Amino acid sequence: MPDEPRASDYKSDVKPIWCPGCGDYAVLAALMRAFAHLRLAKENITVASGIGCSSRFPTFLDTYGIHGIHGRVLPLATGIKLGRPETTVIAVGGDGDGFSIGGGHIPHAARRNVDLTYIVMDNNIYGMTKGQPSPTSPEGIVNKAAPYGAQEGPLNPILLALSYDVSFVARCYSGKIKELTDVLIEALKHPGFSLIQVLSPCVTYYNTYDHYREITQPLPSSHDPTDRLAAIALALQTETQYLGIFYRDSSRPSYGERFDAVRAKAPQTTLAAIFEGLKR
Ligand SMILES: Cc1ncc(C[n+]2csc(CCOP(=O)(O)OP(=O)(O)O)c2C)c(N)n1
Ligand code: SF4
Ligand SMILES: [Mg+2]
Repeated sequence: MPDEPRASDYKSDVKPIWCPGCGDYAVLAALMRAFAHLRLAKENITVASGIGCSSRFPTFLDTYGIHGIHGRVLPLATGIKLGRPETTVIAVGGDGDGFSIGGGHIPHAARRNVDLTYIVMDNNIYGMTKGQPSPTSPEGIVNKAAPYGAQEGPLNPILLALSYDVSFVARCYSGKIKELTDVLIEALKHPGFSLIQVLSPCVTYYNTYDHYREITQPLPSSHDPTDRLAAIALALQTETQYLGIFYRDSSRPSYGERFDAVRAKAPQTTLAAIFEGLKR
């Protein structure tokens, strides 16, 4: 790696096949800029994903990567981090992957405080499977899969993450790439589980660029990100979608640190000895 890496150094030879204008391009560019800013060595980065348009992400990076199965990116990323603690692990995926089929994994990643960065590209739709309503689609959204309008209300990912006590919670917008890069840098530095909801419009099935331009604004400058209750109050204000770091607690030990402490205390028992004991 050069001493002063450029964002493009992290790009693979595979050209993204996202639709022109898809918000995910900006997320990819911002993450590569964050890697360069932090001078991360490519061989020490692993990007894991689930399934969806957004989950194609690892292919476009010249780092280690794994395109997993639908909804299982967090267990996959947790295993990678525990197996290779020196690696910077990033989990990526969509709102369907993360909040629908994979939603049950978020509380466990949160309570373990696994040291990984989870980027959810939230386009409020299932892009890859041609535009069915997702868990963050607005109630009443009409499309081919919901001709009479979706009958479920949307969940609130920031509120969900704050109530599970995720130790770093942020919302960004793909249309604000500088701010997105700055938040990703902070998330990558955070020594625990970080969840970043990136509003990342799907131009083909649900174009929300104008909507998000209107309703997003930075978190109030007076907001103290160590104040979880204040963060919850801001997350409840859904008519304005605040952008920035809602909450951050860097004081908790990560899952890996707790494992190291257990390893230091536990007797040096080999697997063979354990199996021998089971046979008796
Ligand atoms: C177990 C399983 N169920 C369903 C699917 C079909 N499927 C593929 S991607 C997807 C949803 C993708 O939506 P999202 O995660 O929001 O990603 P996007 O394409 O919007 O980026 C679904 C339901 C699958 N691949 N595997
Ligand atoms: S279908 Fe939507 S989410 Fe998928 S690549 Fe195209 S714009 Fe992006
Ligand atoms: Mg989606």
